[in-house]
Amino acid sequence: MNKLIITAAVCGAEVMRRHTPYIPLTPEEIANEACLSREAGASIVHIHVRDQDGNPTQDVKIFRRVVELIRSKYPDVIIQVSTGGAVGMDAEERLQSIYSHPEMATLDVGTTNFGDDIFVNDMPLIRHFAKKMSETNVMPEFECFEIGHVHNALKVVKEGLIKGHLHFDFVLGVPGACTADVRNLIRMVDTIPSNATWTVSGIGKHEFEMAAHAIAMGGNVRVGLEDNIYLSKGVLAKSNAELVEKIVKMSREIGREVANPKEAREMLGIK
Ligand code: KMH
Ligand code: ZN
Repeated sequence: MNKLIITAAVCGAEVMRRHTPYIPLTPEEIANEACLSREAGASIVHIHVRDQDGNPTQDVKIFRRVVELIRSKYPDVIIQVSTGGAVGMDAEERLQSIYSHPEMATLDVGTTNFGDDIFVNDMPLIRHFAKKMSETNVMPEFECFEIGHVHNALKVVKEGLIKGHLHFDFVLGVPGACTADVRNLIRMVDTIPSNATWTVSGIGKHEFEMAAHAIAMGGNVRVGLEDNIYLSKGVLAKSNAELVEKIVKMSREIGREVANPKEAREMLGIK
């Protein structure tokens, strides 16, 4: 089996200090959590940023600062910025992040209910983001909250808007979207080309259960405070690194080694 690529989603857009005191908010805190995650075994860091009040923003200046801070310590870790941002942001606001010179960016490939909100990603937006990522040489990770999103991703690939290695993230367990059930995961995995790679993000209490399935199936895993704030039932994770460490342990226990950033770059076709 290939080595396991771990992605750390260190802060997201929704988790606030009232949910956990450990959520990083400033550029320094976010970069520090990314670096601690890298030390624990993550080879990709998924980055959102916050403004001075701790609210989500896609301000490219803040992304640049975080990217610079991470690279100054760990030039090898793969930086993946979010183009999802937060619900309600418009397309151009969301797209700013790709101009911070990351290796990767998320490409959300479909509209979904997102709790009480709607996270809008229609086909024109998806095509526009895909074109801009190709122009800026930023590799997309297709965020699929539903099975139909996988088909949308394959459609933009067929249209020639995305070239090169394909990498998917199956985000399962968002309230209002596809449930975190292994049968849903298998269906999604069976829908992507056999030479594509995939990871799973189990949301909330599903994080480790989905990770276990992905580790056993030969997929990859995303964890982090963006998706889940608990290390175990009722115990808050004090850092993203604790969540990454738990995945490393789970994987090694069943004999699957963890990829370092250099190996992850090779597996994903990133120079
Ligand atoms: N915050 C969510 C609405 C992404 O990073 O691309 C979108 C999100 C997905 O987190
Ligand atoms: Zn995100």
